Amino acid sequence: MAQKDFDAIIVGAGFAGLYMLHKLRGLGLTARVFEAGDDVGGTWYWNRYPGARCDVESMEYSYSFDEELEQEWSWSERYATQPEILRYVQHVAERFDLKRDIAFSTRVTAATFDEASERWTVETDRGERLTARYCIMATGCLSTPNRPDIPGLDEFEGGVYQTGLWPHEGVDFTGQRVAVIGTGSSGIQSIPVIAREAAQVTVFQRTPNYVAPAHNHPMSAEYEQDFKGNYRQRRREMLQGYFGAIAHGHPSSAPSMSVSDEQRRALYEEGWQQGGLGILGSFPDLLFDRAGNETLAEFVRSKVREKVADPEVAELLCPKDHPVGSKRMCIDTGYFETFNRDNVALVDLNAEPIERISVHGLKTARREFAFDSIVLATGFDAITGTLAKIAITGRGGRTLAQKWADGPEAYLGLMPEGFPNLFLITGPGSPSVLSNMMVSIEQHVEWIGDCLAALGGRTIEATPEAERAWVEHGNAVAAATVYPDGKSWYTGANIPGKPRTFMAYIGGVPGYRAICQAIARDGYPGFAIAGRASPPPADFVALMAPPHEAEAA
Ligand code: NA7
Repeated sequence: MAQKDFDAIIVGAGFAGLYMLHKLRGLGLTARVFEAGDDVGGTWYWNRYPGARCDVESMEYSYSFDEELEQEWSWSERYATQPEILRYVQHVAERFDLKRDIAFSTRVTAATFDEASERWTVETDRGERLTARYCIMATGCLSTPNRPDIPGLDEFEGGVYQTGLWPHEGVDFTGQRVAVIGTGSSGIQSIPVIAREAAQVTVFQRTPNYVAPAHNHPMSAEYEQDFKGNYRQRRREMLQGYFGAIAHGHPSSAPSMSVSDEQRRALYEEGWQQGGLGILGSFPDLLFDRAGNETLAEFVRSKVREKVADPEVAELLCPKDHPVGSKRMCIDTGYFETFNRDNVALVDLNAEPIERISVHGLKTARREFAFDSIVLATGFDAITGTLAKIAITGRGGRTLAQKWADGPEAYLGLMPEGFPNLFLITGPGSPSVLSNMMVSIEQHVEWIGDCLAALGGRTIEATPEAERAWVEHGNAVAAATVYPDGKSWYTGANIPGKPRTFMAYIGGVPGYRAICQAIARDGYPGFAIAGRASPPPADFVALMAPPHEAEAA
């Protein structure tokens, strides 16, 4: 009979779930992984839309836990495509023989904590019921696509394609009239590719985004060799980066408004030529100082105006209603230039909202369009969306949905109070999407692994006091930044009815790591272990200094 009881159940077989499984095996613990897809890869399994690519450089968007893996894998471009990332994930799964502990095409529907046995019972859509001491959610931050509630969408007789649920066999748009709704990263990456294939593309834009050029290129052998020859040092540099990535170029250490306009523009120009998201780090205060932020915003707008031939279209493509960075900045390959093509048109949904989708097209407040296909590049119910689809019940019969009715809360973004032995990898209140996800995933997996080793089977839970203190700290950090100004998926603003809270931790990767390390080192203050609670640290900020600085202080 198949085994029914495990040390841990892991939900999700993306980068987080795979490494968690590997880590638990190394600790001698038994684990079962459930995965809704029919193969590994998580976000990179589902997002197969044309042009899908990572916006973190490929040498930095990979596991660091195994040196042989680091050396044997070669990335072919500066920014990896989705198919290449998927090949990498599959390589990892096979290399470490992970698939034998994964149940594919199986969705977890419920997880219930039994207070008497202190174990989780996990149920699936295949009718399975398994139990485990620990339940680890590796469910991803961008894993529940947002299908907008547009009247008539189900009546459309052409093809409807969601970027986050793209058909595995691909879509041939040759000769078609295509609507693309949404201009976030998925729209910005896919529109240029679709426009080269389709007869006509009409882009429906609600909010323009700040976009920097990717300047993608084939991986140079020299760069790869240098990186591989110095991997440990490079990984350390990544961990020192606020966002878990290496700061390339020459970022200034001076405040943005303390230098002359010419100096500032020269630095932005350098970041622009270098390509990628690094331009956001040109000055240390760009995400904190609104005046400084506006100088970068205007620089980006000036580039849009240079690239787009029609001044009216250029103006519509210039973001003006939010600070740069407050919604995730995008990187592109030929996005703005695509609007200079004869077969591409832009519709501003603020001037003419979509009224309905009809059998053959789409009607705005001003016009009717006929289409063969509609692409929904409308994003995700981010960070909490996938957890919300699972009926998770903790102490006293309280569900996670009830607990999070006004917004998600979890101590360190790792454990919600009232849900013993439930861990969230890159959960709300951790750096997650505000960092290189690979770095944050590895950090959480390693922290959880160390914690389980220390527990030796005992039960752990966050205390209400610790969770409150962490949420207050996270809110205070966020309030000092420009992030809350953007109506973004970071805040839940993209999903009608979702509570508005800033869901990620913006204290930076190095500071967050230092806090987590200190908490593990000091015997898990703020947690109750086997019923014995200890108070949370008096001051999280004091823990943020790297250990050597804290010792010297
Ligand atoms: P995003 O960044 O959430 O973008 C979704 C886009 O879809 C955005 O432009 C939205 O406009 C638009 N949208 C959403 N709902 C609607 C409706 N109902 N009508 C019109 N337009 C709509 O998702 P992506 O998939 O592009 O990127 C997600 C992350 O993946 C990205 O940040 C990278 O980290 C990788 P809005 O801005 O809400 O006005």
